[in-house]
Amino acid sequence: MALTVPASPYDFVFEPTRTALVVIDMQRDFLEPGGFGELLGNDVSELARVVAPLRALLDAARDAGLLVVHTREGHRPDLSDAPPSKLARGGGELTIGSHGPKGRILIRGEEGHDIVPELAPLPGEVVLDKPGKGAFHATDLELLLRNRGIERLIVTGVTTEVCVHTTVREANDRGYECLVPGDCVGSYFPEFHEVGLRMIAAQGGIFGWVGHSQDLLDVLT
Ligand code: C5J
Repeated sequence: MALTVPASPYDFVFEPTRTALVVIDMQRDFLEPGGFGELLGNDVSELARVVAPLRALLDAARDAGLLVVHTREGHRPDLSDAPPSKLARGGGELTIGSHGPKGRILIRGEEGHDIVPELAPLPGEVVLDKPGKGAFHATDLELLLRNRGIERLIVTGVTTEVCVHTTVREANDRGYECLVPGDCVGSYFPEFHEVGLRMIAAQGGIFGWVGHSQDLLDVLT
């Protein structure tokens, strides 16, 4: 049965069996005090506020039978899947692969690369390791979605203007309809978050819809 939620620029209609909840990069190194994000000087509390509403949405999506996809940004320990340009970016002492407080930064298997415990994937849920910002780049996400008949995505996680935006743009170009619940995505920069959301829904929904998790909870539970 199709469900309808209010959203910007207009209602978002979705069939739960043909919709996936995508949770982008809710990793310890981005969110937790003492992680890579904070070490770079970012205010991690801007991301922490996403956890509670996202947990409620995740629970509702699980109960309603939506496909749940968790992503993690990171690399192989030998960095062979990290473009030299990405490794060089920033120019600081701490970079991808350096030893940080939560293990090697953005390296698969390290503590900081893990998803925060509040949002830990359940056994059987898709966990997608991605080397880039977008969840479609160099992953089998499109194949997994196509095999399940997924047409719509509810995209959540961090950060609004980087990995969430890149993923929504990639999905939109591939023909997926995307809803972003604004309270379930976050940025270290409140102004980027706000403008990032406005950019998605501008011009009649140039690459998606923006809504609120409570409206999704109202129809899913
Ligand atoms: C960033 C992300 N910002 N998950 N990663 O580097 O948005």
